[in-house]
Amino acid sequence: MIKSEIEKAFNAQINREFFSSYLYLSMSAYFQDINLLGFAHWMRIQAQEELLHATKMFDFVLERGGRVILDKIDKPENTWQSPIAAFEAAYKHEIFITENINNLVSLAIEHKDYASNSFLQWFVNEQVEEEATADEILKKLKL
Ligand code: OFO
Repeated sequence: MIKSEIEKAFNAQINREFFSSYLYLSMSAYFQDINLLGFAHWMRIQAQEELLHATKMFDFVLERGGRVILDKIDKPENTWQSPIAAFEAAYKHEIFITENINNLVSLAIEHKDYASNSFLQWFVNEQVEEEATADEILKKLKL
């Protein structure tokens, strides 16, 4: 059985993952609008990946006997000053997500919830990749 404090933290992270999907879908629409179709496609794939992150956590909470409470999803930005600005925002967002995943891991360890800690390691590794990919594209754009 998952402890209520951890359940609450997972629910907050599920919301952030759905917001991530919403944000990248919004970026996809922006890139489509300025005819950068490759970036639009890339952002669309990111949006789908974020949905998978959200549902992976959703399933985990349920499997641990917890309750999933879905909250409203914030409105994402819908325009950026340039493709660089959009990727800067994406990179910054991934750093923010990493911080939140790390906080969840710390909470799990604090509560001796080793199942949550083990489950979250997948996200810890995923964030290394997500930050690196966004940063790589950003650096190429700046060239
Ligand atoms: Fe972009 O990794 Fe989930 O949020």
